[in-house]
Parts: sequence; structure tokens; C-alpha cells
Amino acid sequence: MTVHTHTRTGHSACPHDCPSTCALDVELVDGSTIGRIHGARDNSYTVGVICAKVARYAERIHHPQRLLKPLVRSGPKGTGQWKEASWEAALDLVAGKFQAAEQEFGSEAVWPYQYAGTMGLVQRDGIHRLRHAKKYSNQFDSICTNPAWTGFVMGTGYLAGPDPREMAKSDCIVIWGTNPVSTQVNVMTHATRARKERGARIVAIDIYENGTIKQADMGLVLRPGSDGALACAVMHVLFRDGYADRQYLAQYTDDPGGLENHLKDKTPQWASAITGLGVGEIVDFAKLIGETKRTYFRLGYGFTRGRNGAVNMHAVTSIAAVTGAWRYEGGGAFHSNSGVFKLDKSVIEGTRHFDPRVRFLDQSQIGRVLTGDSDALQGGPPVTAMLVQNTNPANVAPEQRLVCKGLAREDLFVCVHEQFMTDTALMADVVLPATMFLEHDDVYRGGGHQFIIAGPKLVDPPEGPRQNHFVIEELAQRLGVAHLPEFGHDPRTLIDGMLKKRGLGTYQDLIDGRWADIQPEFAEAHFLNGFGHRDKKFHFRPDWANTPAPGKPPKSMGILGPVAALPEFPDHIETIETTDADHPFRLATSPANAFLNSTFSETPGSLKRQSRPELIINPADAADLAIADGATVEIGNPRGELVLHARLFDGVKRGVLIAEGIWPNSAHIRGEGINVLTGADQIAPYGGAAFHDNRVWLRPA
Ligand SMILES: Nc1nc2c(c(=O)[nH]1)N[C@H]1C(S)=C(S)[C@@H](COP(=O)(O)OP(=O)(O)OC[C@H]3O[C@@H](n4cnc5c(=O)[nH]c(N)nc54)[C@H](O)[C@@H]3O)O[C@H]1N2
Ligand SMILES: Nc1nc2c(c(=O)[nH]1)N[C@H]1C(S)=C(S)[C@@H](COP(=O)(O)OP(=O)(O)OC[C@H]3O[C@@H](n4cnc5c(=O)[nH]c(N)nc54)[C@H](O)[C@@H]3O)O[C@H]1N2
Ligand code: SF4
Ligand SMILES: [Mo]
Repeated sequence: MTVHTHTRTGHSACPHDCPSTCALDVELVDGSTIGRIHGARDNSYTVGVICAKVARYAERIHHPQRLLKPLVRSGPKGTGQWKEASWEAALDLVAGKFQAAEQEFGSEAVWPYQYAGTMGLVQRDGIHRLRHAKKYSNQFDSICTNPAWTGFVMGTGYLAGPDPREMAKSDCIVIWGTNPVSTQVNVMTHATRARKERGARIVAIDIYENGTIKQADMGLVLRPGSDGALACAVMHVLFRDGYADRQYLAQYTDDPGGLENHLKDKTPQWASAITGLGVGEIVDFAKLIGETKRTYFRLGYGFTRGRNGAVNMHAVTSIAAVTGAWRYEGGGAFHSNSGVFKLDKSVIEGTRHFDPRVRFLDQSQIGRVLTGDSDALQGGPPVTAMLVQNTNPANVAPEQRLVCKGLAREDLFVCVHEQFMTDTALMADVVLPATMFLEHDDVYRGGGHQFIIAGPKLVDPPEGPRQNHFVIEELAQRLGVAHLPEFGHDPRTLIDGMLKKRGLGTYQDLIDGRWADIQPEFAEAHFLNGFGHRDKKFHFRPDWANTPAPGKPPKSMGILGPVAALPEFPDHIETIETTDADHPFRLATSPANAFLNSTFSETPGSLKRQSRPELIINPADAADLAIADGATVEIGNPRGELVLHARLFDGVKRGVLIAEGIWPNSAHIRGEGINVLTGADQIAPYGGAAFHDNRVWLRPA
């Protein structure tokens, strides 16, 4: 670590949508310039380690292509012809268009659309304050967490788990359906520490030999969407060979006898046929975790981005209840700590003004919404005006052809508030330049840990960009709601109010202490006082339609997806896009190491490591189709088709294809991105998008 003597160090948190939410030390060169960013050494989760893309944040914040001026479209949509405007004029234009949309079709014709470009609670969630005050359409958040959270909570009743730092005290860490080497680097910090200090074994379970499998002691590469089958066979062996903790099962679970009985025919042979794993591999894995009581299951999002994703998450979580791993320090299953924070955002979000009669539109179905699908519109009026903040749907949302067709509509007005000219900003009528996290005040909380971390303004933004909070407040004034008591506060006041209600002092206290550690005590985190359901038990038999869960759809939407197929006990269900004669391959769109969703595809350091959009193909499949390494190939399904460059790799199974992304649409040979191939149909029972579950055909291009 090189800290230049002429720099000061400022303290912040990484704002990006990553479970690690690293505590950061930022080299401040002067009042508006940063140097390198380092992980905070004294934070017990970050322990000095961050990913390369954020270490080089100077490349992003001082990027020559940053948006600096409000822009108003001056040519046809998507052609990149703009006129510069003042902030006043641009905001007046946006407010006028929102009012006109409301007059013509009612307030639900306006759809504020946002996600997690910044995870700061003020700058991310403040858009809801305007939404609720104006009764604009709601957004049902479905693009990321739903199937994972739903599956986990079906078992545990509560979205939390053993302290992630306990991984360092485990004897076996099972990294399941997540690729932390790329997507949350600190998991590796703690897992490798356990290996070094205690000889712990690291197991990784994925659908190709990714960076994490390469670092693991045992790597299981299974067929996409088959994790439920593996989990069932593992539990079958645990019961059969005497590894089940029967005393724990009796005390803490709902129906262990029913489960054991249900698993009788879920043999390793049965699972081998579904997963493509060897019988020996399955049995060895089951024995390892049966013999290792301190096994920490670190469950990711990746294996839930399939149409049976919630079912698979529940099945995998159930393993820890069969071994009773939750009893031990360094044991249990963990997915996210999002349940523990309990911060009251009601003022930030203007929750008091929420009206349950206002419709919810499914975020992932933005393509269907904007192209007038009446189901997606919940039978209501068309969407004719949008404010997009913190997200890039023209690139990241499924059914991209519909999204782009919708965004191109002449009768739709779109304002995009952004840091760069993204695929979405390019389609807008008005583009507003946004600040970056080091240029405004906010506060962050972990998903993969238990810290609330301060992220105060450390440098001045360039002339031009304004924070999300500013845009929301200015629009509120122009739209006649700024008199409501939730408006008119600066971010510091909003954060003060939220922290005080949680007994955490003021924002300045948090800045001085840098973070607050709110890890629940051991017994609670390990569910030793009982699980989160009313009966305090772990549920092997989930009530799929009625279990309260974060991200459960509102009553007005009903239960989502093909719910009839949901099983009584953990199982494998074939609701995935299985191959057929016309589509003999399965495609997953796993994250790239140097990008974060669509972010960092603009920084030189990331582009040096990710050369071009590629399709990873097994060499034998490539040989069958006469595809050479580096050649162009075309893939497609009924949703669309796309040309990519082939990368032959024997770490992917035959019949499976991986496109690491998300590359900008414009980086592709035909100007459309990978999400032309992904679907927006909802994952049962509480929604979500199946980004890694696509049947496709493949041919040389
Ligand atoms: N094919 C495929 N598609 C996927 C996925 C996949 O695995 N495969 N993953 C899905 C998942 S998990 C997710 S979460 C979504 C994420 O999709 P997005 O939320 O769209 O992705 P990000 O790139 O994190 O952020 C979007 C934008 O926010 C902007 N931004 C950052 N900070 C600020 C700010 O302070 N103010 C404003 N106004 N803008 C800001 C960034 O410049 C960036 O362009 O993508 C989904 N799409
Ligand atoms: N570098 C980088 N980091 C990121 C992101 C990024 O795009 N790039 N995105 C951020 C966001 S928004 C999120 S939500 C998190 C998500 O982070 P993760 O929890 O890691 O989830 P995914 O990235 O969707 O996928 C993880 C792994 O799941 C694998 N996978 C896909 N299908 C299956 C399956 O059926 N079974 C199994 N066992 N594995 C499967 C994929 O191949 C991939 O290696 O990461 C965040 N961090
Ligand atoms: S992207 Fe993730 S790993 Fe990288 S600094 Fe941010 S929180 Fe840490
Ligand atoms: Mo995500």
C-alpha cells in the first residue's frame, strides 16, 4: 500500500450494488481530486481488501466522458443529438411533462424508475418521496434479490444469519452459487483465513469453473438450475449415513420425519442424472459436511436466477438444518444480513403518502410495460413519463428488445439522471448529470455484513453534476408537493433523524466513528432462540404463498409465476427453460470480474481486463459446430439473437454457455446487448428475473 505523503485520507463506503459494501480509505489529493482508494484495514469485515475496479476509482470520478451539463434532445431519440440547457430550464421541462402526463392519463402515467447505482439510503430511496407524494406508479423491485430472499426466508423466516466474520472460524466454507472472487471479494478474505489458520476446506458450487472454483479445495460444477437436486441428495446421504442431527431437528424444525421420508428416493444416483455430477462427488461432498459440524454455507444470488431459483435456495438452506450446523460458531447458512438493520426510512421515502390503490409495475417487465402489455400495466393507463435514476434498464433489464422499443416511443417522455451516457441515457429526452458518492453525503449498510457505514462528501464535484436528492427536491417544488413535511431537509438532517430513531446517535457521530457494528448476538444470529416464523421452527414445508418475506409482492399483484409447480418439501422442479431440439444449449449471463453490472464498462482499467463480449463454449461443442476459438458465433432464442466472440474453455460443461457481462449494448457487433436473450416472466412465488436460465441455439456467424 502506497500512501503519498502529500495526500490526506478521507473515509467512506463503497456505494455500489455489491454485498461487500467495503469501508474505504480515500486518498484526497486536493479539494476536488482523489488518488487511490484502499480498503479500511481496521474494519473487521473489509480488513484492507477491496476490488481492483474501486481501488482505481480516480479513473471513474475524473473520467473525461463524465456527464457535466443537462442535455435536452435535439434530434430523433437515440441518435445522440443534444442541446445543453441550464438546470432551471431542464427541470422546468421535466416537471411540465410530468404534469401534462398526469393531466392526460392520471398520476399513474408517471413511473419513477430506480435501482441501486448508488446504495446510499438518501440518494437511492429519496425518489419514493416524490413518487408517493404525487401518487405516481410504484415499482415492484424484482431484478435482483427476490428469488434468493424468498427461498431463504421460506426456511428461516428471517433474512439474517451467522456473523459473516465467523467464516474465519469455520472448518468448511461452502460457497454456493456465488463467485466472490469477482462479486464480493471479502468472502474470500475470511474463507482463506480459515483455510490458513485452521486448515478449513473451501467448497465452491457453480455451473462453470469460475475464479472462485479455481481457488477452492473442492469444486462442484453442476448443470444450471439443478441445485435443488444436489441439495436433496446431500440430505438423503446425511439421513442415511447417520449425519443428521436428530435432536436439533426435533427441537428446531417443522417436519423432519416428513422430510426424511420425502428424501428416500432422492438418491445420489437420482441427483447425478439431473446435475451431471458424479455419484462419488455428491457422496464425498455430503460426507464432508456431515463430518464437519462447523460448516458455513455462504449462499449467493447466482443460483437463484433461474425459474426454480426460490425452490433451490430453500432446498440448499435446508441442509444446514439437517446437520444442525447453526448450533456452532462458524456454522450455519448465511445469505444476506439485510434483515438486521431496521432503519426507519419513512421520512426519506415519504411512506406516509403511500396509497395502496396506486398500482405496482414490475421493474423487470419494463419492456412489457412500455410496449403497452395490459397485464404488465395491471390494466391501468399507459406510462407516458419517467424519471430514471441509479439504473440502466436499456442494458440490464430482460427482454431488451421490448425495453428499447418502449424507450423509443414518441409519446413517452424520459428523463435520465446519470453519471455517464449509458444505453438508457442515450434514449432519453432529458439527461441530467449526477454527482458521484465522494461528492455528496450519504449512509450505507451492508448486505454481506452488519455495518452501517458513513459516506460523507469528501470532494467537490465538477461544475454541473447535482446529487439525486437535489433533483427530487427541485421537482417536488415544481410539482406542488414541497410543502409536505418530508421535503425541504438536507441529506444530513434526514440521516440524523434515521440514525437517532435507531439509537445510533447523529450522522456526525457515525462519521467520527466511521461505522456502527450492529451484529445481533450469537444466539439470535444462529436462530438458537428459534427461527423467524410464528412457530419458531425452520420450515422444510414452506407455505409458499403466505410466508411474509422482504420483497413479497403487494396484494394487488397476487402471487407470481408458475406457483402450481412449487413442491411440498425441498425438491428439483423442472420449471427452468430446459433444452429442446431447436435450442440445445443453456445460457447463463454470469457477472464479469471487472464490471459491476453495467458500471465500470467505461473505465480503462476494467476494459483492459475484459477485452470484448465473449461466449464461453466447451471445446467439444465448438468442434461439433466447427467453431474456432475467437471466431464470431450467433446465439438466439425466440426473444432475439446476438453475435459474440467464442472463447473455448473446458471448465464449462457440454451444452452450457456462459456470457460474462454486462457489456454496453454498443460494445456488441450488432449494437444489442446480452439481455435480448433473457426473459421477464416471473419466478414463483414472489417474482424475480431468470437471468441465468435461457435455452438458446448456437451457430457460427
Ligand atoms: N444479463 C444479466 N443482466 C443482469 C444481471 C445479470 O447477472 N445478467 N444482473 C441483474 C442485477 S443482479 C442487477 S442488481 C441489475 C443492476 O442493474 P443497474 O442497477 O442498472 O446497474 P448498475 O450498473 O449497478 O447501476 C446503474 C447506473 O447507476 C448509475 N449511478 C451510480 N451512482 C449514481 C448516483 O449517485 N446517481 C445517479 N443518478 N446515478 C448513479 C451508474 O452510472 C449506472 O449507470 O442488473 C441485472 N441485469
Ligand atoms: N464483479 C462484479 N461484482 C458484482 C456484480 C457484477 O456484475 N460484477 N454484481 C453485483 C450484484 S448487483 C449482485 S446482486 C451480486 C451478485 O453476486 P452473486 O451472488 O455472486 O450472484 P451472480 O453474480 O448472479 O452469480 C454468481 C455465480 O452463480 C453462478 N450460477 C448461475 N446459475 C447457477 C446455477 O444454476 N447453479 C449454481 N450453483 N450456480 C449458478 C454463475 O455462474 C456465477 O458464477 O454481485 C455484485 N457484485
Ligand atoms: S464493488 Fe464490492 S468488493 Fe469492490 S469495493 Fe465495492 S463493495 Fe468492495
Ligand atoms: Mo444485483
